[in-house]
Amino acid sequence: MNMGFSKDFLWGGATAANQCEGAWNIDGKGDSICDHMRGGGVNTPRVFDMEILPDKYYPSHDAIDFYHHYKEDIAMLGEMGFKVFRLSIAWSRIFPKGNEEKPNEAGLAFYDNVFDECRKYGIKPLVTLSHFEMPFYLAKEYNGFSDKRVVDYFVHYATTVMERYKDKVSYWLTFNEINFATLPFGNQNVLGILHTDEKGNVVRSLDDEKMRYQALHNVFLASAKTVIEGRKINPSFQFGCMIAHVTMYPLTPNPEDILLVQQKDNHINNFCGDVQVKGEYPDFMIQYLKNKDIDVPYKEDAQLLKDGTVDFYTFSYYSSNCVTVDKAKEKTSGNVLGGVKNPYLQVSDWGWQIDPKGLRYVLNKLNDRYGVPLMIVENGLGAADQIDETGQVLDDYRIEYLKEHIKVMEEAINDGVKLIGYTMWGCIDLISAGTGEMKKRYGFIYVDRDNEGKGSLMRKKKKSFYWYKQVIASNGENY
Ligand code: BGP
Repeated sequence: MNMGFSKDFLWGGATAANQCEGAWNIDGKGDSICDHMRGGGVNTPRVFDMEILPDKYYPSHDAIDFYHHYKEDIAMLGEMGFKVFRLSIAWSRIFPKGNEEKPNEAGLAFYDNVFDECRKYGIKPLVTLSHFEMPFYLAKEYNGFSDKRVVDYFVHYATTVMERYKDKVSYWLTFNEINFATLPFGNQNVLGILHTDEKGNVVRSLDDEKMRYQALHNVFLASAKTVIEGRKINPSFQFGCMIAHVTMYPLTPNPEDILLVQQKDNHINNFCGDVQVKGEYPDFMIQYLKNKDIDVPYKEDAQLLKDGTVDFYTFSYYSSNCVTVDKAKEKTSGNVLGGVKNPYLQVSDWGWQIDPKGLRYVLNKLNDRYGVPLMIVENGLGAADQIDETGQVLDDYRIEYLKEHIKVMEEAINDGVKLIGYTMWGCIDLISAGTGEMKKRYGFIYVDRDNEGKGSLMRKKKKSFYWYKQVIASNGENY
């Protein structure tokens, strides 16, 4: 029987404060780690500066100025029929340095307005509490979550906002793409760890694996405590984890490739979900830490992790890649985390391999592994959209990409997967997290702004806007 999307399926889109709000130092906001990152140039990773340099352009400082355009923007999301809008609260808007006792009222008031605006259109907010937005002060003075005091600061922030918005928000995600912390890549973004060279410059390739896993454990504690405290504030709150699902296939049927995929999948994808959904460290991770002589107090904190498990599992899904033990074939695929190119797949303009079928595979895997409701909270196509001579943005390639992914979501539901929602990433054009570019656009809504920060900030509905509107109106029947 074809079940299709349930009548209360959560259709919507996703953003993050640091990539769209702008107003980086307005109304008492402190600088966050993202405010210290500038565009590395076209298709290259962002550069991290300890000091904000006056002669350089930092994309997140003004971004698309959602801070002053939220009414207009949310009205357009409402027009598309959004049921849910995923956004993050900028921690440093509420606690500018991160360790204050009293929150910044102007910051709290801003999100009150945003949530009230959502309510006007019947849109439920899905709030990420930490989307790469640690107050810079905590990174600089405490080295982020490597210091356990930062757990308390985070929980204080989380309880402050959960208390304030307890009647306006029901869905919460604790940490965006927490599993990036299983790789050196996650040092700054997730953990707020700043490794510097002798000149005091942050070097993004530097790593201390022991410190990284100990800090990640602290992030697990912060997440569990937030869930426990949140349920006291409002027992009907629903909490989710958020994992960047890095889908991997063996490049060949060589059993060694199969084993390598299993190891990497466990380490990169399964570990964090297991802790946050099942409430315990998986055996493979306990053994890994033991082998590396990394001491993590998972036994002492076992009860806390169990008590603070989440209600649903959310993840980002953009692409897949291949894994092999054959070093000669190990060349970068351009995907978020490398890997080997899959000869069966097409790539985006940014080199990310497009793999809708892989989403069905992942949904089934996650359903089997966890059994809790699933939500895809990021998926989409980054492309260099342009306004044509008739004044339109005809993004048929995006519609094609999304169609294919929605089709497999339906197939997965018919496989028996409990999928409850879908928030397309970057529903309004925003700054790229990876490269700081504006040129890499994901939205249904175009924003007139370029890589140098020029442009009128005018909003324009793309062709995909009208297409998604009817997808939602038909509850996924016409895609
Ligand atoms: C994820 C982040 C998002 C987002 C997305 C797309 O890792 O959670 O913040 O930006 O990737 O990546 P990019 O912006 O680099 O294209």
